[in-house]
Amino acid sequence: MDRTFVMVKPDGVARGLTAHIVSRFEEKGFKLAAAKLMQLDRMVAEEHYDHLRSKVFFDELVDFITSGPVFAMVLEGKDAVKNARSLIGATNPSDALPGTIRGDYAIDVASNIVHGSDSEDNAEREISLYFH
Ligand code: IDP
Ligand code: MG
Repeated sequence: MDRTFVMVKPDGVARGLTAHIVSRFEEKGFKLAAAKLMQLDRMVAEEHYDHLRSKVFFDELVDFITSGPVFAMVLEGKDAVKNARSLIGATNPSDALPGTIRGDYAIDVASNIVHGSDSEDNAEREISLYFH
């Protein structure tokens, strides 16, 4: 079965939307294969966002993702990476369509409520980073 890594970011957890977001994925047809509430340390956060190290917002991004607990998940389903990304919506909530999670619950790119792996290789890399 295909699988992907999804994480409710600190803004989603703080707003009490964790269970609601999990439900959105379950309603879509995903199976929850693993999950945990956790606090990221800077090393894990920097490794997770390694591809964005050169960006001006990198420090702000690491500050944000380590600012409070996140809810990390492994989701299983057909074309898991692609189906999860389409349910999550565009990176910038201003571009995310209503009906997507970011379109419905976020307004700012810096706190866009949920993360989803962008490729099968990254899904496996992120699953090993969070669940080992
Ligand atoms: P993705 O989360 O849709 O895959 P990425 O390009 O991988 O998008 O960026 C990772 C995260 O970095 C985004 O989800 C967003 O929270 C944050 N981010 C992207 N662009 C900006 C920006 O211009 N300012 C602040 N944060 C940003
Ligand atoms: Mg990404």
